[in-house]
Amino acid sequence: MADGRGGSHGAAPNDLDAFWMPFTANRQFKAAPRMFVAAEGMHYTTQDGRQVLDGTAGLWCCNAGHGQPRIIEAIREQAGILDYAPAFQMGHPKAFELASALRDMAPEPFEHVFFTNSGSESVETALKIAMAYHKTRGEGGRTRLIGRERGYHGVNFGGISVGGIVTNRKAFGTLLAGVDHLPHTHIPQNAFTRGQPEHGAHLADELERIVALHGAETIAAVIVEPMAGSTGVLLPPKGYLKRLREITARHGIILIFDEVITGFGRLGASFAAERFDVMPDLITCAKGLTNGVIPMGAVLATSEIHDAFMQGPEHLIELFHGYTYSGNPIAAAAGLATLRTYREDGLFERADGLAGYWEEALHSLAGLPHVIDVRNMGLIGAIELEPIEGAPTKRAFQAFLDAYDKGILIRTTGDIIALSPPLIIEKAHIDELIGTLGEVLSALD
Ligand code: PXG
Repeated sequence: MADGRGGSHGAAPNDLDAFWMPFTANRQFKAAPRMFVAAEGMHYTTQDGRQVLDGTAGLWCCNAGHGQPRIIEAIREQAGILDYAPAFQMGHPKAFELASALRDMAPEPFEHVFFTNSGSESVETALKIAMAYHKTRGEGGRTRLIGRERGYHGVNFGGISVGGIVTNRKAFGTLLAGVDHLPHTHIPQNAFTRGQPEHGAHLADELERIVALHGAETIAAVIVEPMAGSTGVLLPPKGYLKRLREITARHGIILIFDEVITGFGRLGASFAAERFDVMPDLITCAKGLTNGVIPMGAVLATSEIHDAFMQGPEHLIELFHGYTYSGNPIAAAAGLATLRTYREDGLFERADGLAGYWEEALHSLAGLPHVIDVRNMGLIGAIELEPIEGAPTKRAFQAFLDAYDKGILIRTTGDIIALSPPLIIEKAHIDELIGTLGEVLSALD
């Protein structure tokens, strides 16, 4: 099949065996593959030539939609100028330019940027910076890390240790020592809330209990997603994040917001920190930084954190951490073009402007069979289904398969359907996405 861009990408691979697919039911997939071969704007093209409306921005990452010409051109151009430069003890202009652009986009206290290649690496980096920060200040006893139940912080050992999703933890041994967890905030009184839920700010006070148990002088950091994405769109109760900030500040504990999903406009602002007006000490991001096109992540740090490292003899490395591809030139070029696209096309404002229409559309699904909750904020939404007795996840996964057949891409986690379309979505797309999803839900067993 010709694709209009001079390729022949429609050819079906004749061997699916070698690729061990991530977070996928491999045997089921390979028995009935779902293959995308092209993408443009709001749509994917399947191998059998169908158009599928992207209700999830890929995996929460293609915020500017697919095939953005500015991003494609920037990658092409950079590949021809400087393909790779050493990341340690050498520099190249694009990494510095992107760090400045990211600083300018982020809320004010975030003045410094450490580059990684994924959300998982951003999390490991932030946890290590938090620990090392305390050590540089003579508080090396602060090594404990506090996460939260139902949190997702990627898949590396630090991230799954502070994370709170049992399936991601239980096969992997003892994980990091010295980790504790806050309770999650997903409480039944909040069902069918529009925006931030009313109930649950008091759950932040559990941090006081954890501090009393371990001693503040042993705790390095608290890491939370300001809105938990992977585990099914759990919005922070009103006042919750402010309280977490107050308690961490009072006890000298670093607060990390994991904004791998909430960064870059998803909630109608650059970052959730800005949206909720709560400033942590470190922000992790990835995904939307390059529109998902090239792997790249970053940790944003305040000057207070960064400057604590800038002491001692100047010829010495201040932080013994980094990746071969930190600030990779092609990724940096993609990041610059992506941030420019967000800015020039006003995509965060656009997301904010569409949020009301999105909310109405989502909540129109509230009365459908098996729907036990609908929640939303910005351009994000979740529909929670009652699980089939004895077969959790099956009902939502069936919805995913049926939706794909009907031409919309949704994402499921447990029995929750999560939606996070590209920020370029039009009202007509919202009507189509929610209308088709309504048909799918109405026909579910
Ligand atoms: N932190 C958060 C908050 C995330 O959502 C990561 C870290 C890890 O990022 P990487 O780039 O290492 O995958 C994530 C990733 C889903 C889904 O559908 C969510 C993620 C990744 C893939 C699928 O819920 N989140």
